[in-house]
This record gives sequence, structure tokens and C-alpha cells, in this order.
Amino acid sequence: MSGSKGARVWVKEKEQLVPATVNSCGDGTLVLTTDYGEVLYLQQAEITRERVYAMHQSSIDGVEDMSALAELHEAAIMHNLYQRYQKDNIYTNIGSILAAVNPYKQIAGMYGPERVELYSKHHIGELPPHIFAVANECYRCIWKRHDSQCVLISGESGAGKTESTKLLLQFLSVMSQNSAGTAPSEKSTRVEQAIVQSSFTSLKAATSREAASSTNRVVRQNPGERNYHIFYALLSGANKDNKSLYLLEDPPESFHYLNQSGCLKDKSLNDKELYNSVMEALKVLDFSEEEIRDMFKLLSGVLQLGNIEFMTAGGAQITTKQVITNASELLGLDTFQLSEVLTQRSIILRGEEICSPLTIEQAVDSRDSVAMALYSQCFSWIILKINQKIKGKENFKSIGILDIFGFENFEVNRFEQFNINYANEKLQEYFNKHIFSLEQLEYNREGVQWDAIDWMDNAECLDLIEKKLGLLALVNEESRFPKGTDLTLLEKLHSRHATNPFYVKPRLGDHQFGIKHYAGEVLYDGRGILEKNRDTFRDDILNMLKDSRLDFIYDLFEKVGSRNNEEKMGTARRKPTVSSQFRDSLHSLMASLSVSNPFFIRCIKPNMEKNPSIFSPEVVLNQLRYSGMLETVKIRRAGFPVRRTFKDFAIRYKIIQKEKSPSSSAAAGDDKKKSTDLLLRYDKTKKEWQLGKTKVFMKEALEQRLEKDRDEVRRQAAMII
Ligand code: AD9
Repeated sequence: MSGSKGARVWVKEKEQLVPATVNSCGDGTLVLTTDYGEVLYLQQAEITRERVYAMHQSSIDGVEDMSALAELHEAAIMHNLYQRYQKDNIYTNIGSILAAVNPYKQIAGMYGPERVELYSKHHIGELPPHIFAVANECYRCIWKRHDSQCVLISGESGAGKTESTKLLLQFLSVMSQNSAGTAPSEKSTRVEQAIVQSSFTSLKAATSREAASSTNRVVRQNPGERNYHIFYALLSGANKDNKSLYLLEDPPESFHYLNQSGCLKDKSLNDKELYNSVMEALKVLDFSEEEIRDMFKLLSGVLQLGNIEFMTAGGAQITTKQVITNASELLGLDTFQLSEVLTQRSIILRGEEICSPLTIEQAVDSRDSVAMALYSQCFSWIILKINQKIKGKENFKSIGILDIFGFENFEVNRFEQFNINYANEKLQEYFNKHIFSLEQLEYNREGVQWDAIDWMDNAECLDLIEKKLGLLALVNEESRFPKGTDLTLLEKLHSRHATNPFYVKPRLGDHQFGIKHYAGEVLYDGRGILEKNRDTFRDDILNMLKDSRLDFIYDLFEKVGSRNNEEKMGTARRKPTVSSQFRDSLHSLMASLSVSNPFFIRCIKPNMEKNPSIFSPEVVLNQLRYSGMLETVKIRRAGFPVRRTFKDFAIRYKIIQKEKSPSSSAAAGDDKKKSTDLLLRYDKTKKEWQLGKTKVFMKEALEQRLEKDRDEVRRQAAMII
């Protein structure tokens, strides 16, 4: 290798490739400084191609599309992101995926109207990577291909998903306004606009959680996390009359459901403005004044519920009489009946009602479950209404934007993580298939035989989760078994799947089981899974809510009840479990995705501190793994990952062509012929290479041999000079 001072190289340190610069090379010692500040001394014997090699020019310069990187490994991908991030180029393509690194600062001129205009006039690939380029392509495709489009945005919390969604909507709304003359009706444009301006941040916050079948956030927030934005918006935006109508005269910090995490303000949001835009959106979407009032009453009722407190006196007793009166008033409930279900549990056994007092902890749980049920039913109702409103004709084509909460692996992983990771696994399968089919397309276009590709998919892991007698089936079976406990569940899981290579039975920790996901191994805590899955919403609580004087609340729960009744009448008496509902909605999502043309945006957090100037390699590498971007690389590598046009190939290896057969007539031939002759000399069997219509396709091993010979010839030439 060329070891001159200042040369850029890759060096392998602790099994990781690290970018580095040559300090000096002499006396058989190579001194390098890695980009992370470490100085390495390599002795002659250590200077092998495995340990250290010259960085390709494409990695040194940085590229807009990772597919153009000659070196396709994770270190090169990360280095490329880093280099671009330093120059405020936060967007980079990885084939058909757009990677967006959160800048944590406003980059001047990045999203102005002139940028919208510019990107709307160019095809994807003609301008530097940008979220507007994706939005524009999406918009063009809907007209060009006449099919539905979807944009899948994923990333960890705080990675920039909401911002990306807003930017997409900003672009699409300008485009649809521009075409208002040709658009189906002015009203649809207004609806689109309304959605853009609307409360979607508050809705969005709920959707990502909703996806995990959890409305926990209403009653409990993590430190530094707010409850759903709508509560703060309502408190800050409602006028005096409404505040008195909704009993909201106290400040946010006086509500238990808002003050637990110590986070009341979101710096990036103005709650008053949010309230106004929610109101505007609700009007455009034809929500009646009465419906709006009912929704806000429900939300205020939820806040009051949170302030109900208990003490022990032979079972839980309510100490906050005024609060329970307020809650009952807002929700149209009978105060006595509400107090009863919060402090005791009643079940009907053989026609007789049996009541048992609750402990304080149980009483708090029942209070929280009422709040969660109200919020989640109201949320589903809003979604239903919006969908009815914006639903178009039969042949209606849409652009769907799916904001997905990324893969999770915490210290303790519970039922929620199990569901989130299952969803991510499923989306990964979709993603792999898509990337794979794009590869196939490129091979077909170039006329290359591609059946040699053998790629790793995640089908086996998904089988472990969702096939017959898989993890989901066992969890559901045990949930329906009255005597089933977390322990009996774990026993079943272990005994059935211990030998499955994707299943993990931890040696330590007798309450855990693990799954080897595509993004890594995750251990799940089995405790509480059955209870969460059974979704034990008590019948007595449900009946109390159905007794509400308010039609709105009655209607929200009426269907819940009728479903249960049907089940009770049927022989099976089966209420769908949370995970089976989740699986069904995931499958129907996959069905809509499968008939859509997808775009992928992967949001990346460069550090955990929200700092605009730190790029932490470990933090980023983890996300690259979890996001499936490396999977794209894997799929590519499984085929013929190295591609060079005939011309590039002929120029690059001209020097070894001469070397191997100085008098060959091939030197005078065209680029394709020159390339073929050289390739045949290296591999007669053609296993390691193929010719396309415009490019040479090679395996990496063959390229490495070519590169090595090329280095050698250049070294000898330098010595002669
Ligand atoms: V969560 O799952 O809702 O907790 P998101 O949605 O992934 O999360 P969000 O879009 O809210 O993250 O981004 C977090 C913050 O990063 C924003 O409030 C901005 O301050 C910042 N951000 C994100 N993207 C950009 C950008 N393109 N330009 C400037 C950005 N700032």
C-alpha cells in the first residue's frame, strides 16, 4: 500500500474499521492517527491488507449516494455521513433510502419557498439529496404510475421524524395548491391544507404510542417527556368561558397527569398557536361545535380523574370529593357509581353480584384505566371521522406517510417493546423485499444473471413470532387459559422453542425470554405480559361508562360493549387479545403497503445530547444497524456489489492490462473488450464477475485482487522512477 504522509487509510482496530491518516512511514513502522484521535504504531508484520489499506477516493471526497462508494462497509457509510454532516449536508442517499441526520439547528435556506420551487422542477438525483426531492418524486409518481405512494419514516425518539413529516406535508401542500385548478375540488385542497396546519403533532404523538397498543402516556410519562400536546394546548388556548365550562381554571402543574415528569413545556412548540390550529383544522374537517365541546369535555374529565386521590380505610376510599364531582360532571357519570367502581370491584357470579374492596394501588390502577379507555376511544373516533372525511372515490390514490417508532432495546423490555419490535421486524421484511427487488431490476436492466444471489432475510425470526405455535400464539393461548401465569407462559415458550436458533433462553434471569431480531438480540421480561395482553378492562367499569348521560361517551363505549356481548353469546366467548388485535392491524397495514410504491426515510440522531456539533460514532452505528441500512448493503454484497462502467474499469486497470500481457491486442480494443479480456485472465469461470450492458459487475474478492495487483505495479513503477 502507498504509505506517504497524509495518505488516508482504513485501519482495523478491535474488529472495527476506522478511518485514519498516515503520520509517518519509515524504519518498518507505520504511524497512524485515527479520526477519533488515537495514534497507532504498526510494525512491518502487522502491515497486511487485512489490517490497513488505502482509502478509496470516493470515501475521501464523500458521495451524495452511498451506492457510489467503492467501499461498501459500515465504517465507510458512517464516515460518509460524518463528512457530509460536518458540511451541513444532512441528507444522503443509500440507494433508494434517504438518510437524514438531525442537525439540531436551523440550517439557513434549507427549506425556504425557493427550495420547494427548485426541487419541484427537478427529477430525483439531479440535485443534492433532500427530503423535498423525495416528496417531489412521490408526487410525480402518483400521477405517473397511478398507484398509491407511501413514505415510511423511521428513527428513534427525537431523531427528526415529526420534522420530516412536516417538511413532506409542507412540500405536498404547496404542490397541491399549485395544481388547485386541476385538483378534484377546492374542498379537498382545503382538507389537505388543514391536515398540514392541524394538530397533527398531537395526533402523531398518540399514533406512535397507539401502535404499541398503549395509551399509557395519558397517565404516566417518562422523565422529560410531556403528556399528549393537546392537553397543554387546551389549557393554554381555551378562552375564559371555556375554561370555566371545562373546569380548567387551574394551571397545568396542578394536574397529576401533567406534572409527574417535570416537563410542562416543549421548547419547539407554542401551545396557544397549536390550540388555534387544532380549532381551525377541526372546523375544516367538519367537526360540529357540539362534537368539539364533547371532545374537550372528555379531555378535561380525564385531567380531573387524574387528580382523584385515595386513602385506606378498610379498603381504598376517595379523599377528593370535589374532584370526583367535577370528573362526573364533565363525563356525564353518576358520582356514586364512579366512586364505587374506583374503590371496589364487582363481578357477577352465577347471577349474583359479588363486591370486593380494592387496595389503594388497585384503586389508582382502576382510575388510570378509566382515563386510558376514555382517551383511546376518543382518539379512535377522531381518526374514524377524519378518514371518513378525506376518503375519496373508489380509484382514489393516496400518499401515505407512516411514522414508525424504531426498534427498541432497553434495560428492561416489556410487552410494549415486544410489539414495537415485532412491527419493526415485519416492516424490515417489507423493506428487504423492496430493496431486493430493486437489485433484481438493476440486474435485469443490465442483462446480468442474478440467481446466484443468496441473501439473508428475516423470515425465520418472523416465523418464530407469528407462525402456528409461535410466540404470539403461545402468549394468546396462555392469556385465555384462566390459570395461566407469567411463569407457566415462560415454561411453554422455553419448552417449545429452546432449540430455535432465533430464540434465546437466558441462563440467568428466570423471568426472561429473548429473540434474535434482525437488529440484535433483545431480552423480554415475561412479567405482566399476560395481564397486558388480556386487556382486562373490567366489565363493571365498562357498564358504568355506558351509563353516561352524555351521548358522546355512551357512543364511544357502546360498540365495545356490543362486541363483548356477541362474544358472550357465542360459544367461544373469546375477546380478542391485545396482541392479536395488534397483529391484525399490522397485517392490514402490510396489505396496504404491498400495493403502494414505497419511499424510505431513516432519521438519525448524531448524539444523545441534542448537540448541533457532535457526531458520536457509537450512537450512529447502532442506529445504522437498527434501521436496516446495513441490510441494504448486505443484500447488495450478496450479489455482485462492485459495479464500474466499462470505461471506468478500463481506465482504472489499464496499468495491469499492460503488465499482464504487454503485447496484447486487447489494449487497442474498445472498453468492453478490454475489460472482458482482463476479467477472463483473473477468473475464467466467470463466477466472480458478469458483464452488464454498460457495467462490469464483480464480487469484492475479485476487485481486491485487481486492486492489489494495481498497487503492486504502481509501487514497482515508483521504485523505477
Ligand atoms: V418523537 O418519536 O415524537 O419523541 P421525533 O419525531 O423523531 O421524536 P422531532 O422531529 O420532534 O423528533 O425532532 C426533535 C427535534 O430535533 C426538533 O424539535 C428539532 O429541534 C430538531 N430537528 C429535527 N429535524 C430537524 C431538521 N431537519 N432541521 C432542524 C431539526 N432541526
